[in-house]
Amino acid sequence: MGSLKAVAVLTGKEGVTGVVNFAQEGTGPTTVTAKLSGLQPGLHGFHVHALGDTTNGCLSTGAHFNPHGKEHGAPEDESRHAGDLGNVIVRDDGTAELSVSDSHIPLSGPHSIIGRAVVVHADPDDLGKGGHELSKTTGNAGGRLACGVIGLQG
Ligand SMILES: [Cu+2]
Ligand SMILES: [Zn+2]
Repeated sequence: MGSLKAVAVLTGKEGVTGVVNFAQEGTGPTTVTAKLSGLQPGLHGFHVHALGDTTNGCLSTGAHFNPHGKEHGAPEDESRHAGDLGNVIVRDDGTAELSVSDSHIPLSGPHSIIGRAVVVHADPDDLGKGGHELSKTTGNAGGRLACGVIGLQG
């Protein structure tokens, strides 16, 4: 199996850009490192969506990647979509960096995220706890500001 690497180059509205790198050793957790810019300061929902289709911008990337039919949640929750990576925290200068390790987003096998998409949202992800009608499906994270398809990297 060895090690695999993948990358998503994010583009979107209002000058939001970013690069998200993924790395996985064998069947271990996937390390996610991201650098984003052009965002409003604060929290922004950050997910893997099911489809790598950007023909209609980020809208056509489908719902959160959810191969096990679970409810939306926080990354550390038992009940979560595989694609639920929580929030990125954007600084006053509009940039954000993320470095996390996650066991739900492999780069190979039946639940691989290769060919799917990373999406950054306009609003905070309430992690399923906001009490909004969308909390258990999207975290009520608002519009899709930027996205990019996850592809294998050499
Ligand atoms: Cu999303
Ligand atoms: Zn979700």
